[in-house]
Amino acid sequence: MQEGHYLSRTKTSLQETLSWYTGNNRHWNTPPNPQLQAEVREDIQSLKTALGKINHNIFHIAAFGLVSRGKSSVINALLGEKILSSGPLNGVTQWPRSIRWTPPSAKVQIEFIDTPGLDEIAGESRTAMAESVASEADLILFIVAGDITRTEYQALSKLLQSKKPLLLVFNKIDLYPEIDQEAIYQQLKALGLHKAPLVNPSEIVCIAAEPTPISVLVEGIDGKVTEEIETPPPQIEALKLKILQILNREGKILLALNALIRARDAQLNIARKTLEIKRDQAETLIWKYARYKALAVALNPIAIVDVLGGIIADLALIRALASLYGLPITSHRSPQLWRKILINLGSLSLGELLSLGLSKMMVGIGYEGVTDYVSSGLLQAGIATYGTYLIGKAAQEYLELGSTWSPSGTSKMIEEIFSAVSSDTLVYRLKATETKHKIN
Ligand SMILES: Nc1nc2c(ncn2[C@@H]2O[C@H](COP(=O)(O)OP(=O)(O)OP(=O)(O)O)[C@@H](O)[C@H]2O)c(=O)[nH]1
Ligand SMILES: [Mg+2]
Repeated sequence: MQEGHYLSRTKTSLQETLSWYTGNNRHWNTPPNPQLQAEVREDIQSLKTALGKINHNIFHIAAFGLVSRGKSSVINALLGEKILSSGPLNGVTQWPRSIRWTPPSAKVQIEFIDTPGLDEIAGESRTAMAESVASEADLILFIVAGDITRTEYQALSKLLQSKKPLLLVFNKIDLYPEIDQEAIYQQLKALGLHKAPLVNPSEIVCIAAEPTPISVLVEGIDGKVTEEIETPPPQIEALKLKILQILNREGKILLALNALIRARDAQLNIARKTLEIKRDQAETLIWKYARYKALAVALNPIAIVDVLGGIIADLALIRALASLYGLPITSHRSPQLWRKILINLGSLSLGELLSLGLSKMMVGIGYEGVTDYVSSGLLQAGIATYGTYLIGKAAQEYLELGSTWSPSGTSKMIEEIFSAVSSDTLVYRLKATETKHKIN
């Protein structure tokens, strides 16, 4: 897989997306609606951040875990310097903090984000902090030490929902020399009961970031034995290697993917808010076109012409809705919509056949002429109106989801990346979470 190629295409895709919403030739929100602009401010900012991350080529690694598991110590050990405060008291780290690191053999720069213990800060602000840091992260280190508790397990599964690749780091291995990847994997399996294990054994790393000083007996030249306190060096190589391996193998793809997922989520928010704010205008449009179509169908005595009139009204409705929302998709790019139109046409023709049958029946029992014509016309008009209403709804749904599915759109790029990755990568593990944004 050509990582650089995806990164540069992601950049283009994000630039195009951003300029759709903010560029000089603005396509969306014209004429400007201040309420809408205010509501999407955060989402537009999120798009800008996603693009900024790609431009700067910075890979974010966030350390999460409960208090005192050694989050700060792990980052210090990776940096090879004690930059962050660490200590035996719970809650040494109170706020997230970032530190830049340029690893010797990696192709990208790294920014570590240290966080307070997940059990340290209170409910709502904890969720907000965790979500905001996790959304920034390209890789999460979830740090445990000793037996994994139920709270830890829950925090871990919550973090995995943020669709970020994650390494489970077992710290303080000096205190638990008997533990290994397999034992931790079995613990997770037992905690998850019947559910699939949260991580693979290959995503578990055992380290000792700041081993406890130990007393050693030293024999002097005079033969006297004295007790000395010695601090063993950190055992961090396994984690360093794993991170560098991930960075070199799939760092750029992870960067691209995370930026795209972030941008796609922002775009879906913008689409949803646009639809919400313009709902009344859209309803008016739909009913206006439903009336046109009903008239065209009901008043037209020639079957094929009324069907054509119906198609034209539906197409005009889709165009009108697309331009009302101004989202980055136009009607000619949407095969799904065409399918809906065909189904709708099918029901219209069925309606015609039925009403024809009905009129024949009426002739049979003595009703003739005008009544017969009017009743079949009304039936057809009713079906046509309902059809337009359905098409209008389908178009709204499609325009909302479809805003990310243009040829270089964020969803299209995500799909492309997922279809190209090999099954032994961290990216591949995220693939399973990526089905619900598809358009049916
Ligand atoms: N034995 C042992 N102790 C460690 C190891 N790593 C960290 N510690 C100790 O664990 C304690 C907590 O370390 P911190 O790095 O402050 O942990 P933290 O998760 O950042 O803690 P908070 O910021 O309070 O949430 C400190 O006393 C460290 O010296 C290790 O590998 N072995
Ligand atoms: Mg800390």
